[in-house]
Amino acid sequence: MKQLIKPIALAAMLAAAGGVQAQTVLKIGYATTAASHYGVGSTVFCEEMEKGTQGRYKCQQFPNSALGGEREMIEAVQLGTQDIVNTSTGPLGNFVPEVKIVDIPFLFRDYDHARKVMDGPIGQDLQKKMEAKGLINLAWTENGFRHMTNSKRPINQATDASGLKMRTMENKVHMDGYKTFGILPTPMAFPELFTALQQGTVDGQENPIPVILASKFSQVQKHLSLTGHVYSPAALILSPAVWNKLSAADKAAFTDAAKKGAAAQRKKVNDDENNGIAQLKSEGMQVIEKVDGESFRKAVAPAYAAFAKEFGADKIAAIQAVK
Ligand code: EAX
Repeated sequence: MKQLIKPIALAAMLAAAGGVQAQTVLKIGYATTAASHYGVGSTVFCEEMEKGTQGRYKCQQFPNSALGGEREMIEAVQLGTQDIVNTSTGPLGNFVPEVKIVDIPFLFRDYDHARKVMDGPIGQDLQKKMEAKGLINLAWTENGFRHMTNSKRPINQATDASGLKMRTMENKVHMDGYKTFGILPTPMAFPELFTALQQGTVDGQENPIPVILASKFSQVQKHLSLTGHVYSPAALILSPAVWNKLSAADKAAFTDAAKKGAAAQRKKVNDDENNGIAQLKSEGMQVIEKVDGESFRKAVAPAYAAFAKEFGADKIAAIQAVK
């Protein structure tokens, strides 16, 4: 907040002196680099938002977890000490339990299915649940389908993953799911991950291709398996402290900008999926492209009973039924 006051005060002085319009600078944070999918999506959002409000609002971007891990950033946005976060749903379920349903392994068939669900009535309903908890989700952005990397061995099937100590997000649905693969899940905030891989605190981790690329995990992980075991949605979340002060027109401008940011972020995910695997190979990773997905689906099937109990079998079926 302190850093916010200064530019506002300065802008107000300029406005008084020369008729220049006051400009509010909003702090936006995300986990990965400025060049990553989060950076691309955030930049388009910021540019469009500035344009749509005739320059009355602009962003100051904090890539590379400079404002903290995703859990900390979500908390700060809820409190109003940070304005915007572009974050995966990883830790979001700790704030809005209903959101955890989208973190169920093998729930989504592919990108088309996932994006359709998130942008449709089910995703909109989750946005309302978030709003009730003081988190204004302007648009579902995207992290991507997650794949496993590790330093020990190639993973062709679920039994190969068994016994590996793998960092997971701070997400109980993921952890419960991955335990069925025999993985020993170790929850950890993302900013600690590179060092943990480097020092061998964990054998592996799982993340979408754009994160593996941007975070240079090829430097510390030998094996990549295209398990695609879970879809990782993301959200562009604004603090209610900002939202509640916006005019109806500015609210529309923010929302429209967020939709454009989300589209750009998803396009970057597509591009990284298409080009990134070749790059990771050239950086020395051994890539298993044809994973026995059925072995993972079979392993996780029994956990669906617990997921149905927690979220409702009808709610899970409704997501699966989206064509
Ligand atoms: O959202 O924590 C994670 O593994 C996330 O996928 C990453 O920080 C990007």
